[in-house]
Amino acid sequence: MNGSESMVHTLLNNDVSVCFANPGTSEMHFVSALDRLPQMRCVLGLFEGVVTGAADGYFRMAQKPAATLLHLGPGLGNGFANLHNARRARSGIVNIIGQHAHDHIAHDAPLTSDIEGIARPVSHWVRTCASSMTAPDDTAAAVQAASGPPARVASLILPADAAWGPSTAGGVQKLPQRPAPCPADTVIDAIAQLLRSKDHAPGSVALLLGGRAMRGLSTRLAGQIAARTGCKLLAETKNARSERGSGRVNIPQIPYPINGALETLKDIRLLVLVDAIKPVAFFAYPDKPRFLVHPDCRVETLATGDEDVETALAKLNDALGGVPSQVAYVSDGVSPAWSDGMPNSLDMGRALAALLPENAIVVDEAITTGRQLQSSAAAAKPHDWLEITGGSIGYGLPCATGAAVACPDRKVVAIIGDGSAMYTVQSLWTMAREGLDVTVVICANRKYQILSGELDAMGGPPASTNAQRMLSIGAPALDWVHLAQGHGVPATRVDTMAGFAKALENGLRSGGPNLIEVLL
Ligand SMILES: Cc1ncc(C[n+]2csc(CCOP(=O)(O)OP(=O)(O)O)c2C)c(N)n1
Repeated sequence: MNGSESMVHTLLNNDVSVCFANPGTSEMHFVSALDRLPQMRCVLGLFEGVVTGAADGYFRMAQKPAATLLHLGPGLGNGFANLHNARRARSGIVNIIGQHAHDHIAHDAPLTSDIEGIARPVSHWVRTCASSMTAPDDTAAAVQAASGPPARVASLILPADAAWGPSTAGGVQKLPQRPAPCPADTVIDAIAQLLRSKDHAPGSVALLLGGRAMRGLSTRLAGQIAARTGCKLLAETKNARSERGSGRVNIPQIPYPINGALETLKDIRLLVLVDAIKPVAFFAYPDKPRFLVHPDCRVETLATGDEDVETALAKLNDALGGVPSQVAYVSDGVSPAWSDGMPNSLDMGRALAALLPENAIVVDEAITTGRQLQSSAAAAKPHDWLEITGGSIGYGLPCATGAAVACPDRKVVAIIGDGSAMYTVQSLWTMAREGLDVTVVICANRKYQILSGELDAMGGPPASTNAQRMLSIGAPALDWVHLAQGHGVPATRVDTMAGFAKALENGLRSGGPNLIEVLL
């Protein structure tokens, strides 16, 4: 058995059974090993941003890492932006990155680069295999680092001689899983005391939830705490995965635009973080604060992302006397009907709320069109909502691809700005090849609308030729119907709300990939 085979056995033994890949010559021994072990599902992405974004989407839904296979430094570099988003989503990924054989690196062949240097900013764990004999243990260490808790991006660099040289048979067997630690009881008691205190004005106390606190029992426990103490609930601006919909606790998010965020937080004087960080502005502006909370706001941490968030909330709820029969922020499932006319964010959200099937997965990279989608979606049937966590656009189509691979029995709806969709448009081909049940909605406003808004908000002179040329993508107009068809995905174009609702219904019914271009 060679190093590659031993590595693939190790991956499979440890429940890593999907490999999103874009290989090259240095990875051919690994490709050959994958070929001999068909239990590993190999999914080709035609650009590495698709590969890494799909691994992120896969982890968000499967809650276990996939592997990626990337071609040396340039392949990893192409996948960098979505590894950045994955790191911010705290997704576990095992990157296998090809490298020249040890004795070839010094010769400076064309694809030579500092792979560890490229990997480090987007990886919590980086290692280069010393030899084919260490390769299975290196792989096991990568899987352990990626699986967590807490989940991590692990990058294992595989020199070709470590891939082709002799190794141990059967790879490393299943590794034990460590539980996440719970915060100390003293921390929980101190926060319970603060939440019980009558010193705070009504409406001035909030729990801020993020990360894993947006899923499972956590949101319900937070709803019980809110009902018991009268505190507000807020969610971070962007969340890797939030469970939302009718009958669930739907937690309003801190808005993305800085003025809306400051307004939301202006009266809060005690903020308790639950797998969240102290809210910070997405960007610095000359005349705005860097942090979004009031300077007099006390910020306390109940549990970090490295801790057992759900148990921490359960203990806090017990200490406060919250009960399952009294839960705040539960959506009653009522949403106003959408009105016909030109498509717009508000009505698209309402139509989505009406048509989304139970247990659907929504991938949201709708940028400005997305701002009003979620408020209505709280009224939809229970579903998961996935967002861009690292601000690096081009995550949505790959993330939807990975989510659909992880959850073949669930409908995926990906709502993507046309500008964002162009970064990783090749995802459509993977969706078609794999027959993934994804309905892609392209919000075709034919501009970088969010950036036009930022330029206007600066208050300078109106955009002239150069700024317009950098912020408009309408000439030539992208033809999404033909782009999709060219990637093997059936598509339609709509310019009315009635057309959108009909196309969405048809797309969801189709059972395969389909695309709706919505002219805005
Ligand atoms: C990798 C990366 N490059 C550039 C940007 C800057 N950027 C943010 S939003 C955006 C345009 C988004 O356009 P679109 O998806 O059409 O949404 P719209 O703003 O029109 O709603 C750009 C270029 C970014 N966030 N990430």
